[in-house]
Amino acid sequence: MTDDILTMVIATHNTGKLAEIRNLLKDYPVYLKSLLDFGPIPPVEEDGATFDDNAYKKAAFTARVLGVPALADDSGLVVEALGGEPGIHSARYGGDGLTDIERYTLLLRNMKGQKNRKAAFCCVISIAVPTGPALTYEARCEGRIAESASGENGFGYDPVFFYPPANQTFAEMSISEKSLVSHRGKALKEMQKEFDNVIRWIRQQMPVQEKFKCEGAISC
Ligand code: ITT
Repeated sequence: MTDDILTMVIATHNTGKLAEIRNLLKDYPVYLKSLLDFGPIPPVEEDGATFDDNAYKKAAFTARVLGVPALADDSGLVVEALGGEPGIHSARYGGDGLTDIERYTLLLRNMKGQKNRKAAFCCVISIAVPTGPALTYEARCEGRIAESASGENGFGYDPVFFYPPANQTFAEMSISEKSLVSHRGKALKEMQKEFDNVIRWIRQQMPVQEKFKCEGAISC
């Protein structure tokens, strides 16, 4: 590892998201760490009113606590016929402690008989530095809520999110196929377009670590 390569932590506890973000950033000149590379840190309260608020909270808090730049993703499924729900509450839809299968089964039940099945996945990516400032990228992916679950890949609501251009649910697509069109893939693609500037910006914002020569010591 050289000093030239920037270290960034991906601030998520969701292993599905982590796998997608790692896959999307694998060719970037940045050394990616996950929260598992650090000791436990206190949980962030995701009580913001928007995806944007929550993404910033997660990124800024993690960067401040760990002292390294952090990338966080806040995302969710917005269903038109349900007035935008589960939206920012997607991870907790139906209450804490439910599995992904129980959550999307509840969604299918709430959509039973509903003709309007329009839905969109939304994603906000926030990259924050320990002193607070952050960059933000956002994107959506339009689709429909399927009548029943299908597919084994992905995570969360993927088995019930039907993506018409592929004639498949997200869970029937591979991670690379999904990332080409998904909310997360598109948001990270936006970041990629100006990645050199992102790196420059992060370096400018990071506190300079002074190095001292140790007089008389054999090695420091
Ligand atoms: P972190 O906050 O630790 O990142 P989380 O799962 O709690 O993990 P969010 O608060 O952003 O993350 O909630 C996002 C939820 O939206 C996620 O748990 C899924 O249920 C759903 N979701 C987001 N993106 C998805 C995707 O690509 N496929 C399926 N479901 C997705």
